[in-house]
Amino acid sequence: MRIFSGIQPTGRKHLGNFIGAIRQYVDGQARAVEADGLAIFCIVDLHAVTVAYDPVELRELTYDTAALLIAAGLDPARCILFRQSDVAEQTELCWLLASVTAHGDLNRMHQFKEKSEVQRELISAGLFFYPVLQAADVLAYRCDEVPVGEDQRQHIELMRDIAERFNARFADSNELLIAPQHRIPEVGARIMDLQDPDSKMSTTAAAQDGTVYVLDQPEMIQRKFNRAVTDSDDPPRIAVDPQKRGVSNLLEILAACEGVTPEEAAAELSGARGYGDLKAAVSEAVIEMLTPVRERYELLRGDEAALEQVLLRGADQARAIAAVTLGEVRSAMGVGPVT
Ligand code: AQP
Repeated sequence: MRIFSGIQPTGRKHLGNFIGAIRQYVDGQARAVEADGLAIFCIVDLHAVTVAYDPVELRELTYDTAALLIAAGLDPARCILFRQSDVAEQTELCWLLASVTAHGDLNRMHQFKEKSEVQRELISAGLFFYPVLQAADVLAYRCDEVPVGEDQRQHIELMRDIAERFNARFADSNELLIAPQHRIPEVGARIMDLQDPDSKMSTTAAAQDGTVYVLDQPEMIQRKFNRAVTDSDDPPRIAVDPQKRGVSNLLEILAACEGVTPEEAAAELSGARGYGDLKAAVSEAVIEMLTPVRERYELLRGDEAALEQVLLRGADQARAIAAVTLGEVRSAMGVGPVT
């Protein structure tokens, strides 16, 4: 069993990233070790350059993200953790896979539409091409499973199509590339913004109060939950209900922290006096979940040389796998000399 996922080096990872993705990585690492498989995680700095960014900050954020992933439980002795730009095989594979990617499919990607709308100066071709590089990232490792949040479902479906189209065109329909399955958590796959529960919690969100960061101090977390938007039902009703977006989101977060369903989380609060009790319960659960991660992060982040060592070692391990896939793809496509 082989697992792969990538995460952008925006150091300020939020609660949505943590619940939707990072916690699943740690779980995937444990399952892979148990099954004698392999778990591979990539900090995707080449994806981060598709929108406006600061080159000096990008390096800092890459170390921030590496430290955060290790603090959350990824263990470089039990998984491969590396930086995307260190493995050039992935970018070459991206170009080769472009030949079996339909322009029309890329045009349909929700993420491109959403992100291009907020670019002020330039909508880069890189942003449009993002899903092809993401497909190359994953397909280079012939993995079975990709842990992601709900917002990545469409990109995983596209990479499955790319793999199948490649196999049909160049590999006599044999599985030279493996079409992976997404692994989207049942609870917490789409955490919503606390100030605008109709939008997903996101790095680029306008309302800072609506986004809880993994590294926020406990007082800040408490403040953000206290200010979370609920509704004006009188008497207040703590229930999972599509009409009650704010309350449902708080229950979803509480449930994800406690490992129960949102309905069970609501039942636990049947004696609550109002939304204040719900907000207090969620903020306490989130603080309990994130505090050890923040404390470990603070210990790890200072030693950039050690983080760099981890990433370089991971890149060597990743390259050894990606080079084999790339070699077979080149050969199947008739690119380069006969090997
Ligand atoms: N709100 C969310 N709820 C659950 N999962 C989420 N993810 C993102 N937002 C939520 C998952 O986090 C993983 C890493 O995402 P990324 O760092 O590659 O960035 P992203 O997908 O572009 O999401 P961000 O961090 O919110 O950035 P912006 O603001 O740029 O959209 C992915 O598995 C994602 O599904």
